[in-house]
Amino acid sequence: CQTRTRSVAVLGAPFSKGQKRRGVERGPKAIRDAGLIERLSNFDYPVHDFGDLSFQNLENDEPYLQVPSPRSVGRATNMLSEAVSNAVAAGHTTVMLGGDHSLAIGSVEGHARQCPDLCLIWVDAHADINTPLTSPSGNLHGQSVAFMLKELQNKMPELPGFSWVQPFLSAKDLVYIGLRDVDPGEYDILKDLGIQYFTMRDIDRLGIQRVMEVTFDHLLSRKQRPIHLSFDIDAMDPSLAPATGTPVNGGLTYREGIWITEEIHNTGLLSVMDLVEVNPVLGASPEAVEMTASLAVDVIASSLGQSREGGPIAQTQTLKDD
Ligand code: 4U7
Ligand code: MN
Ligand code: MN
Ligand code: MN
Repeated sequence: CQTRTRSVAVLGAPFSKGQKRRGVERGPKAIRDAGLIERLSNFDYPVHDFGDLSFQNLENDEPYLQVPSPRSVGRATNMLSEAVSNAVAAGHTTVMLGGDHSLAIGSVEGHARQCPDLCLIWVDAHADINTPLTSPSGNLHGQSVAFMLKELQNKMPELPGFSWVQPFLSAKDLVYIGLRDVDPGEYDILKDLGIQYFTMRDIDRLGIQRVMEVTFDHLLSRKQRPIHLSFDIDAMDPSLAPATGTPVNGGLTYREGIWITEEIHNTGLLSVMDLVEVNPVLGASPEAVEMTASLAVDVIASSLGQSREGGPIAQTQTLKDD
Protein backbone atom coordinates (compact mmCIF):
# COMPACT_ATOMS: atom_id res chain seq x y z
CA CYS A 1 0.00 0.00 0.00
CA GLN A 2 1.84 3.08 -1.23
CA THR A 3 0.62 6.65 -0.97
CA ARG A 4 2.76 8.77 -3.29
CA THR A 5 0.48 10.19 -5.95
CA ARG A 6 1.35 8.58 -9.25
CA SER A 7 -2.14 8.56 -10.72
CA VAL A 8 -5.64 9.44 -9.62
CA ALA A 9 -8.78 7.34 -9.99
CA VAL A 10 -12.20 9.01 -9.93
CA LEU A 11 -15.14 6.80 -9.03
CA GLY A 12 -18.75 8.02 -8.92
CA ALA A 13 -21.29 6.45 -6.58
CA PRO A 14 -24.77 7.77 -7.43
CA PHE A 15 -26.54 6.44 -4.36
CA SER A 16 -29.02 8.02 -1.96
CA LYS A 17 -30.71 5.32 0.12
CA GLY A 18 -28.66 6.05 3.23
CA GLN A 19 -31.08 8.95 3.81
CA LYS A 20 -34.59 9.98 2.84
CA ARG A 21 -34.22 13.01 0.57
CA ARG A 22 -34.04 12.53 -3.16
CA GLY A 23 -31.33 14.04 -5.35
CA VAL A 24 -28.02 13.21 -3.66
CA GLU A 25 -27.56 10.37 -6.18
CA ARG A 26 -26.99 13.17 -8.69
CA GLY A 27 -23.96 14.44 -6.78
CA PRO A 28 -21.35 12.76 -8.98
CA LYS A 29 -22.82 14.31 -12.13
CA ALA A 30 -23.02 17.76 -10.53
CA ILE A 31 -19.36 17.57 -9.44
CA ARG A 32 -18.23 16.39 -12.89
CA ASP A 33 -20.33 19.12 -14.55
CA ALA A 34 -18.52 21.66 -12.37
CA GLY A 35 -15.32 20.66 -14.16
CA LEU A 36 -13.63 18.12 -11.89
CA ILE A 37 -11.86 16.07 -14.55
CA GLU A 38 -10.66 19.13 -16.49
CA ARG A 39 -9.29 20.61 -13.27
CA LEU A 40 -7.42 17.44 -12.37
CA SER A 41 -6.02 17.11 -15.88
CA ASN A 42 -3.98 20.28 -15.21
CA PHE A 43 -1.93 18.24 -12.74
CA ASP A 44 1.10 16.32 -13.89
CA TYR A 45 -0.10 12.80 -13.12
CA PRO A 46 -2.59 10.71 -15.10
CA VAL A 47 -6.28 10.82 -14.13
CA HIS A 48 -8.42 7.74 -14.72
CA ASP A 49 -12.13 8.37 -14.69
CA PHE A 50 -13.80 5.07 -13.87
CA GLY A 51 -17.26 6.54 -14.40
CA ASP A 52 -20.15 5.80 -12.07
CA LEU A 53 -21.04 2.52 -10.41
CA SER A 54 -24.55 1.33 -11.18
CA PHE A 55 -26.70 0.32 -8.28
CA GLN A 56 -29.81 -1.72 -8.97
CA ASN A 57 -33.06 -1.14 -7.17
CA LEU A 58 -33.88 -3.77 -4.56
CA GLU A 59 -37.51 -4.68 -4.02
CA ASN A 60 -38.82 -5.72 -0.61
CA ASP A 61 -36.18 -3.85 1.31
CA GLU A 62 -38.24 -3.48 4.48
CA PRO A 63 -36.92 -1.26 7.29
CA TYR A 64 -35.09 -3.05 10.09
CA LEU A 65 -35.80 -1.54 13.51
CA GLN A 66 -36.02 2.15 12.48
CA VAL A 67 -33.51 1.84 9.67
CA PRO A 68 -34.79 2.32 6.09
CA SER A 69 -33.35 0.37 3.10
CA PRO A 70 -30.72 -1.68 4.95
CA ARG A 71 -30.27 -4.24 2.16
CA SER A 72 -29.84 -1.56 -0.52
CA VAL A 73 -27.22 0.26 1.53
CA GLY A 74 -25.51 -3.03 2.43
CA ARG A 75 -25.30 -4.06 -1.20
CA ALA A 76 -24.20 -0.65 -2.55
CA THR A 77 -21.47 -0.28 0.05
CA ASN A 78 -20.26 -3.82 -0.64
CA MET A 79 -19.98 -3.01 -4.37
CA LEU A 80 -18.18 0.25 -3.64
CA SER A 81 -15.78 -1.49 -1.28
CA GLU A 82 -14.78 -3.85 -4.06
CA ALA A 83 -14.27 -0.97 -6.52
CA VAL A 84 -12.20 1.13 -4.12
CA SER A 85 -10.11 -1.86 -3.11
CA ASN A 86 -9.34 -2.56 -6.78
CA ALA A 87 -8.46 1.08 -7.52
CA VAL A 88 -6.10 1.25 -4.54
CA ALA A 89 -4.54 -2.10 -5.48
CA ALA A 90 -3.91 -0.71 -8.97
CA GLY A 91 -1.86 2.07 -7.37
CA HIS A 92 -4.27 5.00 -7.77
CA THR A 93 -4.96 7.73 -5.28
CA THR A 94 -8.71 7.27 -5.32
CA VAL A 95 -11.47 9.89 -5.24
CA MET A 96 -14.99 8.66 -4.49
CA LEU A 97 -17.84 11.01 -5.44
CA GLY A 98 -21.12 10.50 -3.53
CA GLY A 99 -23.90 10.05 -3.03
CA ASP A 100 -24.79 10.07 0.61
CA HIS A 101 -22.31 9.44 3.42
CA SER A 102 -23.40 5.83 4.09
CA LEU A 103 -21.13 5.09 1.11
CA ALA A 104 -18.10 5.66 3.33
CA ILE A 105 -18.74 2.25 4.92
CA GLY A 106 -17.78 0.78 1.55
CA SER A 107 -14.99 3.14 0.58
CA VAL A 108 -13.16 3.01 3.92
CA GLU A 109 -13.60 -0.77 4.18
CA GLY A 110 -12.32 -1.30 0.64
CA HIS A 111 -9.38 0.98 1.37
CA ALA A 112 -8.63 -0.88 4.62
CA ARG A 113 -8.55 -4.19 2.78
CA GLN A 114 -5.50 -2.92 0.89
CA CYS A 115 -4.12 -0.69 3.64
CA PRO A 116 -5.00 -2.17 7.05
CA ASP A 117 -3.01 0.50 8.91
CA LEU A 118 -4.90 3.46 7.43
CA CYS A 119 -6.15 6.36 9.53
CA LEU A 120 -9.38 8.25 8.98
CA ILE A 121 -10.00 12.01 8.96
CA TRP A 122 -13.75 12.74 8.98
CA VAL A 123 -14.59 16.32 8.02
CA ASP A 124 -18.28 16.88 8.72
CA ALA A 125 -20.83 18.92 10.68
CA HIS A 126 -21.98 15.55 12.01
CA ALA A 127 -20.20 12.63 13.68
CA ASP A 128 -22.12 9.92 11.75
CA ILE A 129 -21.46 7.55 14.64
CA ASN A 130 -25.02 6.68 15.70
CA THR A 131 -25.77 2.99 15.99
CA PRO A 132 -29.11 1.73 14.68
CA LEU A 133 -30.19 1.84 18.33
CA THR A 134 -29.12 5.43 19.12
CA SER A 135 -30.07 7.00 15.77
CA PRO A 136 -32.82 9.63 16.05
CA SER A 137 -33.60 9.36 12.32
CA GLY A 138 -32.75 5.74 11.48
CA ASN A 139 -30.81 7.01 8.46
CA LEU A 140 -27.64 5.07 7.68
CA HIS A 141 -25.69 8.13 6.46
CA GLY A 142 -25.62 9.16 10.12
CA GLN A 143 -24.23 5.76 11.21
CA SER A 144 -21.33 5.00 8.86
CA VAL A 145 -18.54 5.23 11.42
CA ALA A 146 -20.34 2.87 13.83
CA PHE A 147 -19.98 0.05 11.30
CA MET A 148 -16.23 0.56 11.15
CA LEU A 149 -15.21 0.73 14.81
CA LYS A 150 -14.01 -2.39 16.61
CA GLU A 151 -14.95 -0.81 19.95
CA LEU A 152 -18.64 -0.66 18.93
CA GLN A 153 -18.88 -4.27 17.79
CA ASN A 154 -21.10 -5.39 20.68
CA LYS A 155 -23.35 -2.32 20.38
CA MET A 156 -24.27 -3.07 16.75
CA PRO A 157 -27.32 -5.21 15.96
CA GLU A 158 -26.97 -7.42 12.90
CA LEU A 159 -28.51 -5.53 10.00
CA PRO A 160 -29.71 -7.36 6.89
CA GLY A 161 -27.28 -6.61 4.04
CA PHE A 162 -24.25 -6.01 6.22
CA SER A 163 -22.91 -9.47 6.95
CA TRP A 164 -20.00 -8.71 4.56
CA VAL A 165 -18.53 -6.01 6.82
CA GLN A 166 -16.59 -6.66 10.01
CA PRO A 167 -15.33 -3.73 12.11
CA PHE A 168 -11.77 -2.91 11.11
CA LEU A 169 -10.86 0.48 12.62
CA SER A 170 -9.76 1.50 16.14
CA ALA A 171 -11.15 4.62 17.77
CA LYS A 172 -7.63 6.02 18.14
CA ASP A 173 -7.17 5.97 14.34
CA LEU A 174 -9.98 8.47 13.71
CA VAL A 175 -10.14 12.28 13.99
CA TYR A 176 -13.19 14.47 13.37
CA ILE A 177 -13.03 18.07 12.19
CA GLY A 178 -15.94 20.52 11.91
CA LEU A 179 -18.52 18.98 14.26
CA ARG A 180 -21.44 21.16 15.34
CA ASP A 181 -24.48 18.86 15.38
CA VAL A 182 -23.83 15.81 17.55
CA ASP A 183 -26.70 13.68 18.90
CA PRO A 184 -26.76 12.68 22.61
CA GLY A 185 -25.97 9.01 21.88
CA GLU A 186 -23.11 10.10 19.63
CA TYR A 187 -21.68 12.38 22.32
CA ASP A 188 -21.59 9.46 24.76
CA ILE A 189 -19.78 7.28 22.21
CA LEU A 190 -17.21 10.01 21.41
CA LYS A 191 -16.50 10.45 25.12
CA ASP A 192 -16.55 6.74 26.07
CA LEU A 193 -14.13 5.81 23.31
CA GLY A 194 -11.92 8.88 23.82
CA ILE A 195 -12.14 9.82 20.17
CA GLN A 196 -10.12 12.86 19.08
CA TYR A 197 -12.48 15.47 17.64
CA PHE A 198 -12.50 19.16 16.84
CA THR A 199 -15.84 20.94 16.90
CA MET A 200 -16.35 24.33 15.25
CA ARG A 201 -15.88 25.75 18.75
CA ASP A 202 -12.47 24.07 18.97
CA ILE A 203 -11.57 25.58 15.60
CA ASP A 204 -12.62 29.03 16.86
CA ARG A 205 -10.44 28.56 19.91
CA LEU A 206 -7.33 26.94 18.46
CA GLY A 207 -7.36 28.08 14.86
CA ILE A 208 -7.40 25.64 11.95
CA GLN A 209 -3.60 25.52 11.67
CA ARG A 210 -3.24 24.21 15.24
CA VAL A 211 -6.15 21.81 14.71
CA MET A 212 -4.35 20.19 11.79
CA GLU A 213 -1.10 20.03 13.74
CA VAL A 214 -2.79 18.16 16.59
CA THR A 215 -4.65 15.94 14.10
CA PHE A 216 -1.41 14.78 12.47
CA ASP A 217 0.28 14.47 15.81
CA HIS A 218 -2.50 12.17 16.96
CA LEU A 219 -2.58 10.03 13.81
CA LEU A 220 0.94 10.13 12.40
CA SER A 221 3.46 10.86 15.12
CA ARG A 222 4.16 7.20 15.84
CA LYS A 223 4.34 6.15 12.20
CA GLN A 224 3.58 7.35 8.70
CA ARG A 225 0.44 5.68 7.37
CA PRO A 226 -2.09 6.08 4.57
CA ILE A 227 -4.82 8.67 5.13
CA HIS A 228 -8.47 8.23 4.23
CA LEU A 229 -10.17 11.64 4.04
CA SER A 230 -13.96 11.47 4.24
CA PHE A 231 -15.21 14.95 3.38
CA ASP A 232 -18.92 15.71 3.84
CA ILE A 233 -19.67 18.96 2.01
CA ASP A 234 -21.97 19.96 4.91
CA ALA A 235 -18.82 20.57 6.97
CA MET A 236 -18.57 23.81 5.01
CA ASP A 237 -20.76 26.75 5.96
CA PRO A 238 -24.20 26.59 4.28
CA SER A 239 -23.53 30.00 2.72
CA LEU A 240 -20.84 28.23 0.64
CA ALA A 241 -22.46 24.78 0.31
CA PRO A 242 -26.23 25.27 0.34
CA ALA A 243 -27.07 22.26 -1.86
CA THR A 244 -26.87 19.52 0.75
CA GLY A 245 -29.38 17.49 2.74
CA THR A 246 -28.49 18.37 6.33
CA PRO A 247 -27.01 21.89 6.40
CA VAL A 248 -25.98 23.30 9.78
CA ASN A 249 -25.12 26.96 10.35
CA GLY A 250 -21.70 28.03 11.56
CA GLY A 251 -19.54 25.81 9.36
CA LEU A 252 -16.03 25.98 7.96
CA THR A 253 -15.02 29.05 5.99
CA TYR A 254 -13.67 28.55 2.49
CA ARG A 255 -10.16 29.20 3.74
CA GLU A 256 -10.47 26.77 6.67
CA GLY A 257 -11.74 24.05 4.33
CA ILE A 258 -8.89 24.60 1.88
CA TRP A 259 -6.33 24.78 4.69
CA ILE A 260 -7.47 21.32 5.87
CA THR A 261 -7.07 19.80 2.42
CA GLU A 262 -3.78 21.56 1.65
CA GLU A 263 -2.31 20.25 4.88
CA ILE A 264 -3.54 16.74 4.15
CA HIS A 265 -1.99 16.89 0.69
CA ASN A 266 1.15 18.20 2.30
CA THR A 267 1.62 15.02 4.34
CA GLY A 268 2.09 13.06 1.10
CA LEU A 269 -0.04 10.34 2.66
CA LEU A 270 -3.51 10.84 1.15
CA SER A 271 -4.58 7.50 -0.29
CA VAL A 272 -8.39 7.69 -0.70
CA MET A 273 -10.86 10.54 -0.34
CA ASP A 274 -14.66 10.72 -0.32
CA LEU A 275 -16.57 13.85 -1.34
CA VAL A 276 -20.17 13.26 -0.34
CA GLU A 277 -23.60 14.80 0.27
CA VAL A 278 -23.71 17.27 -2.64
CA ASN A 279 -27.42 17.29 -3.53
CA PRO A 280 -28.16 19.33 -6.67
CA VAL A 281 -31.93 18.98 -6.17
CA LEU A 282 -31.81 20.91 -2.90
CA GLY A 283 -30.19 24.11 -4.20
CA ALA A 284 -32.62 27.03 -4.13
CA SER A 285 -31.30 28.17 -7.52
CA PRO A 286 -28.93 26.95 -10.25
CA GLU A 287 -26.32 29.29 -8.77
CA ALA A 288 -26.63 27.61 -5.37
CA VAL A 289 -26.03 24.22 -6.95
CA GLU A 290 -23.12 25.48 -9.03
CA MET A 291 -21.52 27.11 -5.98
CA THR A 292 -21.75 23.88 -3.97
CA ALA A 293 -20.43 21.65 -6.75
CA SER A 294 -17.58 23.97 -7.64
CA LEU A 295 -16.61 24.13 -3.96
CA ALA A 296 -16.49 20.31 -4.05
CA VAL A 297 -14.12 20.54 -7.04
CA ASP A 298 -11.90 23.02 -5.15
CA VAL A 299 -11.80 20.73 -2.10
CA ILE A 300 -10.81 17.72 -4.22
CA ALA A 301 -8.23 19.63 -6.28
CA SER A 302 -6.67 21.05 -3.16
CA SER A 303 -6.50 17.61 -1.53
CA LEU A 304 -4.61 16.43 -4.60
CA GLY A 305 -2.13 19.26 -4.59
CA GLN A 306 -3.59 22.37 -6.21
CA SER A 307 -1.97 25.19 -4.31
CA ARG A 308 -2.77 28.84 -3.71
CA GLU A 309 0.84 29.72 -4.42
CA GLY A 310 1.14 28.51 -7.98
CA GLY A 311 3.94 26.11 -7.17
CA PRO A 312 3.91 23.24 -4.74
CA ILE A 313 2.27 23.90 -1.39
CA ALA A 314 4.80 25.28 1.08
CA GLN A 315 5.74 22.77 3.75
CA THR A 316 4.38 24.23 6.99
CA GLN A 317 5.21 21.44 9.35
CA THR A 318 7.54 18.52 9.46
CA LEU A 319 6.39 15.04 10.24
CA LYS A 320 8.66 12.80 12.25
CA ASP A 321 10.60 10.28 10.18
CA ASP A 322 10.66 6.70 11.32
B1 4U7 B 1 -24.41 13.20 7.28
C1 4U7 B 1 -28.32 12.93 12.30
F1 4U7 B 1 -30.09 13.13 13.79
N1 4U7 B 1 -27.28 12.91 13.30
O1 4U7 B 1 -28.21 10.58 12.60
C2 4U7 B 1 -28.81 11.51 12.05
F2 4U7 B 1 -29.15 14.96 13.18
O2 4U7 B 1 -23.75 12.20 6.46
C3 4U7 B 1 -27.87 13.60 11.04
O3 4U7 B 1 -23.32 13.76 8.14
C4 4U7 B 1 -26.93 12.76 10.21
O4 4U7 B 1 -24.93 14.27 6.45
C5 4U7 B 1 -26.30 13.47 9.04
O5 4U7 B 1 -29.75 11.37 11.28
C6 4U7 B 1 -25.56 12.53 8.17
C7 4U7 B 1 -29.50 13.74 12.82
MN1 MN C 1 -21.64 12.90 6.95
MN1 MN D 1 -22.92 15.83 7.65
MN1 MN E 1 -25.67 15.69 5.19
